[in-house]
Formats: sequence, C-alpha cells, structure tokens
Amino acid sequence: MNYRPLAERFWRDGYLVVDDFFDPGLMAALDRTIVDYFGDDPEFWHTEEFLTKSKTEVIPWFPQNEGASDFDAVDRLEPLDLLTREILGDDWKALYCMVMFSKQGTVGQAWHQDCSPESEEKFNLNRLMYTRTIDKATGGQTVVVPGTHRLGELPPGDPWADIDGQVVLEPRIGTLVLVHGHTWHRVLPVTGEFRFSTNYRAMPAGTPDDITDVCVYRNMRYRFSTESVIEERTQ
Ligand SMILES: O=C(O)CCC(=O)C(=O)O
Ligand SMILES: [Fe+2]
Repeated sequence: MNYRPLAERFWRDGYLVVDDFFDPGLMAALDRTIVDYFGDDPEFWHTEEFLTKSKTEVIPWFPQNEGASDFDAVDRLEPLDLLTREILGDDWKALYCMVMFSKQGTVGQAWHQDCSPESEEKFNLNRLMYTRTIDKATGGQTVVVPGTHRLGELPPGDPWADIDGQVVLEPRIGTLVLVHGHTWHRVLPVTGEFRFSTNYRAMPAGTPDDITDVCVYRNMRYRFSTESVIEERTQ
C-alpha cells in the first residue's frame, strides 16, 4: 500500500481517519481486555480541581506499564509503522499506549491541544484505535478543527462551544484516527454505557519524552506531573 497520499492528507488537515485499519478479531480481544479491566464502576484518577476546571472526565490506563502484553501486537503492526514513518520520519519514537475511559453521563473532554504548540517540530501524534463504534447513539464522538495544527495556540474561550469548521468524527470498530497534538480537538459527552479509545502515542525524533506533560485548554494550561494549573487563561 502507498501511504504517501494518507500522510499528505494528514499534514494538510492535522488529522486522518482510516476505517477498517485494524483486524476485527484483534479489536474484539482488546475490547474485552479493556472492559474487564475497568469493570462496572471505575474511580476517577485525576484530582477534583482538574476534573472541574478542565471539564474533562476520563480515567487513563497505561496497560503496557502493567504488563498487559496483548496490547503489544498493535505496536508490531507493519502498516501502522509504515504510515507513522511516512508522517513522522524513519526515526519516530513510540511514547506510550494509553486507554482513556469515560463513564456514561460524563462530559467527555473539553477543547485542548495535547502539548504546547511553541515549536512546530515538537509534538505528539495520537494514533487512536477504536475497538467499538462511536456514533450519535453512544455519544463521545471525537471533534477536530481541520488545519489548526498550523494555527498555534488554541485561543482562550468557552471550553465547550462549537468552533467554526469543526468536524465530528464517528469512528467504527477497527478505525484508526490520527490527530496531531497541536490540532484543536475535544470529545463530546458520553450518552452510551461508557466510552473509551486506545491511543498509541508517538512523536518525531528530537521531541522530549515529557511532551504531553502540559496540556493546553481554553481556560488554562495544566501540568499532569505536578497536578497543577500552571496558567489561567482568560479572553
Ligand atoms: O478519545 C479520543 O477520541 C481522543 C482523545 C484525545 O484527546 C487524545 O487522545 O489526545
Ligand atoms: Fe487529546
């Protein structure tokens, strides 16, 4: 397969959707592992201040840090490596695999950039895998604003209001969604039973490992390692 046109679309739009990228059998197996792990009523992991201010209700899980080796199969998939190389270059680095889980009735995630957009060369690449379909019925659709990976900092403002030009994505089982860390994006409220995505984050060579430590929201910059608001943002 020729990955060049896909990479060109990614660089034009700051995101890319590829349906039927992952094998359905692999999706079913990983979906079961994730659902079993979170169980019926998982606890929120972030501080109350973060949950309130960021308007982001997610519970992260780093399965490979806990030896859940069934997630390694995705790291070894050649098509994913080849597409990533085409976008980031041959020396790209894997950051970590993170499952983000949201319960029914939670708000999803407010508008954000995963990392500060100071340098065009330094960013994380979200490589999102969906093991179950997300649509109007389930809520939790991923929303992106095309081309904003080139526009610098997400402007301060309403963490939730629609932004002109936004595109609502409804990934299916086996869909791969790539989102540049500087692209303005969010997740809509979760109306279905629960909602999660699995993100094999990567980065270009020369990007520091802690690139995703500071996240930019419309009302603040937040540092995860110290669990602190490092900047209040106002219009
Ligand atoms: O779960 C999603 O669809 C997107 C999550 C997100 O914002 C991210 O992985 O950076
Ligand atoms: Fe994000």
